[in-house]
Amino acid sequence: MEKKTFYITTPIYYPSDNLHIGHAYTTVAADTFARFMRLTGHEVWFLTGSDEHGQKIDRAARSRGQTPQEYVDKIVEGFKLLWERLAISNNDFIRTTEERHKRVVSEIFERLYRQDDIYKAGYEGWYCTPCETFWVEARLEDGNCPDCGRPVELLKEESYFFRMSKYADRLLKHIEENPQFIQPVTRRNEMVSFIKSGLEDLCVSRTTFDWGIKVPFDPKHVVYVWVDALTNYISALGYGGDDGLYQKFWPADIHLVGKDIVRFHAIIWPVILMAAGIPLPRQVVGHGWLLLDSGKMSKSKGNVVDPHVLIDKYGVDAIRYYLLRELGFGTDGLYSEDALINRLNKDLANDLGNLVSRTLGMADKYFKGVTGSPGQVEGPDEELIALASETPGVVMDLMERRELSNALGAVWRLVSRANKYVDETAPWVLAKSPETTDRLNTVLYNLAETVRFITVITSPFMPLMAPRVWPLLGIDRRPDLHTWESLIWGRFPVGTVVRRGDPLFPRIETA
Ligand code: ME8
Repeated sequence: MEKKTFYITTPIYYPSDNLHIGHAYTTVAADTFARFMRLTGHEVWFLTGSDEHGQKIDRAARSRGQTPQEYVDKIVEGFKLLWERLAISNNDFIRTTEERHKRVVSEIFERLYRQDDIYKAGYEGWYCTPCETFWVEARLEDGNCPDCGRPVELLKEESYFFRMSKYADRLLKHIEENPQFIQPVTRRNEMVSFIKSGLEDLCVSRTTFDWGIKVPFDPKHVVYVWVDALTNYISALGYGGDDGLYQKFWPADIHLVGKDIVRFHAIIWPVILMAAGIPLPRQVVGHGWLLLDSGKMSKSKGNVVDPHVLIDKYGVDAIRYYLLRELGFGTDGLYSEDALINRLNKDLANDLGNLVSRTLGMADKYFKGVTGSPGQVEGPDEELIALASETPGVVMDLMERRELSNALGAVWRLVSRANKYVDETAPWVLAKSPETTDRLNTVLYNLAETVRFITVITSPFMPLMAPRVWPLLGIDRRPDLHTWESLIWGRFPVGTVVRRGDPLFPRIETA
């Protein structure tokens, strides 16, 4: 049977500056979905990239005395390095300055113009360069950008316009008929009221600078950077060419984005696709923001958190765990290094780390690491086995609902149950008498099997941990026991030799 496909994207980030921990959150979350879908038997395409055109980049480069291309080349190298360090498993990285991308943007722009969905007219309106967004006067708040609150600039230029208004009713109908299309529901409601308040035609070209893709039939104009950027999701699949990726993976299953740019993905992008006769993505997921005490992270506020520094200090899995656990589905989360340390010490060092080291340590101490076959189910065994057996299903369900943090929560319920099981069964007491050797063996078998379940289920979230634990559990050469299908209680092989290792997550001491 052919595998089911799954296509997930991150926003393509602006290389106006280095990435911070907020960007890392989106990409780590997307990576977790991608890895989870691979683990559960899908053929996955996972795309990320960089959004390199537009006025914001042009100005950033010029203010440093560089050409925009020189400037972005260097920053994009940094993006790639960060993703490598965070164990991001993207299949492709698209840059909007690549030929393969420019071709598709020009083609679609021209098509929409030929069919009269794009027309030329005079423009007078307001532009927010940090957001690369046009506003009509009525939407401004105290004369500033209603999204970021920063000053806008008055633009007066001859421009091309896209007939968004023509598609508003069709889009509303699509949103109403497909409740999964925009998630979570709060984002969906915001979009519905935005559309109902009236869609203006969108200005889709600029003439006051030239760092962009030229309008093919009128090269004084460059294509508006958002139209350029959104098209990455199909240009990267070779839309219009014949390499088969587009046919295989479009429509996207998830466009994962921050709440700041849901509007572009859930309104402008679908309308472009409708006009071009291309199927719409299946889902746009808008997650919340990672906030600091001092508000939203931004370079201009000078309060950004550099992910490299955190990786150096705490390790990749720990950072991934913290990010994925801290931000609830669709809600904002507060970042602080103290909160991070507390979580790592509690969840990773105490709960998970102790479970693994106690399990391996006791097996080593009492049986020289050799696991015997489990005996009768008794006492708390049943509850542990039942919880372990149902956890994969619970996690699967939460992943389908895009609830990453709750999915980790479900695994940690099993971690806690297993730690309680150690206390209840007290293996160190069982070890005192030869009559309870069989029982001791059963308890340790159950713990080893639970640890195997936990490593498999968490592998999409913390991809470095499982390969560290499997050799200790003696199953590193058994890929058949690393799969989702292998999560059937009792597969842990009798006679396996387990051994103790270094602490998985050392406690972080604070002053
Ligand atoms: O908007 N918390 O790029 P961008 C959580 N180029 N997520 C955050 C965050 C925070 N504090 N800060 C940023 C653009 N993000 C366009 C996208 S897509 C066709 C074009 C994440 O570099 C979040 O995903 O400004 C947000 O949507 C994205 O970075 C914005 O990245």
